[in-house]
Amino acid sequence: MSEPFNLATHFLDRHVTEGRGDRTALLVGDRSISYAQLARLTNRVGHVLLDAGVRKGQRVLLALSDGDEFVAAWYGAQKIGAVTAEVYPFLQPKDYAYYLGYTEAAVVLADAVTLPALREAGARNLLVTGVPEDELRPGERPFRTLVDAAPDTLGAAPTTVDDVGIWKFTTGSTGAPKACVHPLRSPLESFERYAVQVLGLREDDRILAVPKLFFGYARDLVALFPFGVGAAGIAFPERSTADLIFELIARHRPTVLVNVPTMMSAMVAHPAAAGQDLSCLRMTTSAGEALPSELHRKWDAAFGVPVVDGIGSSEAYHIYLSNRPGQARVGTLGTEVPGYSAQVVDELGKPLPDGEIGPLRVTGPTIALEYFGDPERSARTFDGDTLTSGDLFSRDPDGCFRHHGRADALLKVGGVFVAPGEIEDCLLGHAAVMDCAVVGHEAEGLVVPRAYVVLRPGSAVSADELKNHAKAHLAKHKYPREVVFMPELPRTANGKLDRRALAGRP
Ligand code: 3SK
Repeated sequence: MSEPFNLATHFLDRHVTEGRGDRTALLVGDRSISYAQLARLTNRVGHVLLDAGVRKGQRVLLALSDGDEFVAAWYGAQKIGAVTAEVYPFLQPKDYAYYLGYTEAAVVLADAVTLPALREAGARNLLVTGVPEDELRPGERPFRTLVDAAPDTLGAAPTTVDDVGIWKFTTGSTGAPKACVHPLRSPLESFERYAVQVLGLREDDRILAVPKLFFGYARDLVALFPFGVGAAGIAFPERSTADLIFELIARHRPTVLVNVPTMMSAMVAHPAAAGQDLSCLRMTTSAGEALPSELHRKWDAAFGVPVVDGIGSSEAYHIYLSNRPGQARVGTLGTEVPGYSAQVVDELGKPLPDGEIGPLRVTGPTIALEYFGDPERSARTFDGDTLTSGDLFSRDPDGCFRHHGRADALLKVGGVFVAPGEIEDCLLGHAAVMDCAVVGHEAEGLVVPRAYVVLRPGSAVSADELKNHAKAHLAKHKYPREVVFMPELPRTANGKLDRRALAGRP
């Protein structure tokens, strides 16, 4: 029989019943929200969702900006046994239309930012916060008013670790986003193995994340994993910029920064970088995309805050390969998170020797059950507790893994495979380069590496100088034949480089 487990009871209510209700759970602006306050708000939200007709196993779609309402809505849905799915709050109507149809959500939570696009997308059964009541239309109910009027006690739904509880969206390299369907066991196991055993989160931690909470990497590290140890998360609704992150660090003095390479690059290149006091941070995680070695070194030189570089995915729930705090092997993703095993394999699934590049087979306790509504892709990717990743990896003899990008991002130049990451890493070694991406460009029927480069503020360098820099540091055939300067690189909602947008450029 499956073990009873309610995520809201385990991560939130437990602190109240065990006498830690006064501890801070969330910091939002100047407000500090205790576990007891958040648990009461969660109960109220649970009642509102039940009154809106949401039942166990049904999807609740969160189209909300970051803050305590996001967190309480997420836990409220969990408490009544619903399934949570979150979307980026700055989407276009056509994107919301897709998510509405795909999730068939019983209810959608919206705010002033997301409501206009959701209306255009034809959303029904909306609970809306932050919009005056007299402006709401039929099918839209005032979330805050209903929450304020609801009772603040609520019994938890009798869910188990095997009940489906979480949808995490993945975009993959082609096609529409799909949901990785997770049982409640996934967040619990990921907390115990990654947050506790790798990061060593503790009660006095305060965690600030660069990505927004709709991205599971950030949501779990701000509003789930810290709650597992009675620590606090920091939430803010604005888009992240280096200026804002520095300001939030100065104001809240977090101990852990949840980072992505693009922001690490912007922080390092910031004109006021040298004057920042980051001494409160005992580590910064890096995930979401590969951290170039050069950027890692620049970060170390600028800030000296230990980087814990790892890789995770929605398919594996969270991070499954990671460096350990204070023991980074620069250029690698470290080793398996406890409880996971990873093997580099060939196309037929046969293990490859150390040093050879191939897809990764990951076995662990948090692998998704399926991609919702896509049995073919599910069968290609999932096999029980094993997942075959679409990215390419190699393993060093010491057991550390290296990431070589997505299989479909590899370039064949003059008949030889070239990993864009190697050229990107080399260009980032040039003092003038802040960010770059290399994609294949077809010129006269041949594929050549083209580098898109963002320069550091105030720097100047010619395309030829960058080509010569690459020629001097890389094998001859790998230098970028073309260099295009851009003010910034296109990124997806969760901050990952949008290679498809670059590959489509003339
Ligand atoms: O990089 C990702 O896609 C990811 C997804 C879920 C959790 C953590 C990470 C890094």
